[in-house]
Amino acid sequence: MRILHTSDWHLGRKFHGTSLHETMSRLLDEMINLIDEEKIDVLLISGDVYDQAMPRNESVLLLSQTLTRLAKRGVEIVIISGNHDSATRLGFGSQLMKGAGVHLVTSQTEVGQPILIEKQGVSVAFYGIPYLEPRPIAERWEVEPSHQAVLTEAMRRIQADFSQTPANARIVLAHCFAQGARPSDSERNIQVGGAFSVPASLFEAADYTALGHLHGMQQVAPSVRYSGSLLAYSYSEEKHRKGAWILDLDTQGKIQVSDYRWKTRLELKSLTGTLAEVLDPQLQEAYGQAFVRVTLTDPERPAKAHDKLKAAYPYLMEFHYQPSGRTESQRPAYQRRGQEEDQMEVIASFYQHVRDRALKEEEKNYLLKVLEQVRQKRAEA
Ligand SMILES: [Mn+2]
Repeated sequence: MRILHTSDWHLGRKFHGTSLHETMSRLLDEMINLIDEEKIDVLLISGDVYDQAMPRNESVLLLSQTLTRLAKRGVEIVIISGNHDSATRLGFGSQLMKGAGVHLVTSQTEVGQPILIEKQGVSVAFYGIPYLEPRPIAERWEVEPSHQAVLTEAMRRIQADFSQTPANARIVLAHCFAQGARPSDSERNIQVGGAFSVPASLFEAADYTALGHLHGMQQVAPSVRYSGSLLAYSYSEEKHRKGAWILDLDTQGKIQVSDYRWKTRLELKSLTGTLAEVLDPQLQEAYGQAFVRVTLTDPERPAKAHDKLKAAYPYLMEFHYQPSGRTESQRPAYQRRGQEEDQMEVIASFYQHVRDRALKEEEKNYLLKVLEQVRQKRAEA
């Protein structure tokens, strides 16, 4: 049996206001080709199918078309809801869709119920854990209102089913922060959200755990992996090579894992230098179609810098000016490196977690001013 582990599709996500719908459509075409070529039997989506609880029409249509194309091929699909999804909306018609091989797990009542799929003489029991907000579920399950307590109880319910459901292998799908992830830029959230993370060892009873939530593709423990998001959704993911895991299961239930990297990608590029340096023809040639973030370092702000950059880089997403040669204290507060910036990171990650979106530039600038005022008050006191 061959399984493709994906997550964090985030259909409907925009990048600095620019729609990613076309790129996403092309990527899903690539996915369907891959499924054909690699003879994938089962597709896993470990949460955050949509970017918003109220998805755009075009996103709903794209998911509907993609699932239909796959179901027609006889591909089975197991999906859990993530923190971005509305469980109720994503779960619409789930009982009907089961008959077509589309298995949606969006409710706590389904935790511990196996989805048994048999292909090519191999049987696998899939157990989905939808993203569960600790507070509402804790009372129902009579556990502490923490992610760790809730996921521990979910795994207890799943393991209780193991003896009832004979299978060659057992695969868990979950959407959470797992500790032990390889450190990189996007994992700073884990430190901020210590209370939000769970030990990867929680999943060790499963033969494989297909995680979603973190956007970097990575292995957390021998049998616990993140597939990461389909596309890069922020500049902290600029260096990610996005992909998916392909699992090969033999009749003993032994799992071999290999990776596939998407050819369809969003090219992000950060350019730093003087205006003349950034407008270098070779750079323009290389990144003219990339989503570009420019930080200019000219000692004096060049005239019409933004217009000139926009002409060279039509997908100019961010523009910053950080003149070189000035001492820190001569810079405006919001450009000063140091305490404020670190605190902003903490605030930004927290905001991302609770609101599921990044701070807008004006919100960030406002908060930086507040932090600066607090710092000054403290210095005066
Ligand atoms: Mn998520």
